[in-house]
Amino acid sequence: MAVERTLSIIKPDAVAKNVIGQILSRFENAGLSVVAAKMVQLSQADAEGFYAEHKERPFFKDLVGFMTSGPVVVQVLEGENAVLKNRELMGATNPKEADAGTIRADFAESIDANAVHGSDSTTSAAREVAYFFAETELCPRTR
Ligand code: RTP
Ligand code: MG
Repeated sequence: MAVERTLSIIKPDAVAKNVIGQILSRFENAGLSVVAAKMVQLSQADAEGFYAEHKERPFFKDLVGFMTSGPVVVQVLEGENAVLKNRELMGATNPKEADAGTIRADFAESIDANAVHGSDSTTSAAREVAYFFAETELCPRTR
């Protein structure tokens, strides 16, 4: 299995719930490491650019509105099979369909306020990591 990097966002609902630490612990306990992190208030342009692939979808306006409704925590996770591993930890987009024990099952409110984002492929991950971080901001793992 390859060591990969993936882009993870703790969304405004989860930040407001004060569960940043609990979510990061899930990643660490699954063998993923945080190699870059920051808390930011996304502008409308930031959110529109990040979710550009969904521009034509009916939920785009709500998605951008939600992602700019409060601060988010953005991190790069690194580890074996990081993209898929993160998606498994997150659970299904709609928390009603998310498996028990996943982040969305435990912390998400709705399909809009669904606690976390995770890159859906290594190609998306490369674009999304570069969207938020300069190469010099990615810190090599120390273990
Ligand atoms: P994300 O990109 O945030 O990690 O979520 P995802 O891959 O599981 O889902 P995606 O299809 O990429 O959709 C992005 C976000 O848009 C909202 N959404 N709403 N009302 C709807 O049918 C609908 N579909 C998607 C969700 O908040 C989803 O996380
Ligand atoms: Mg997605």
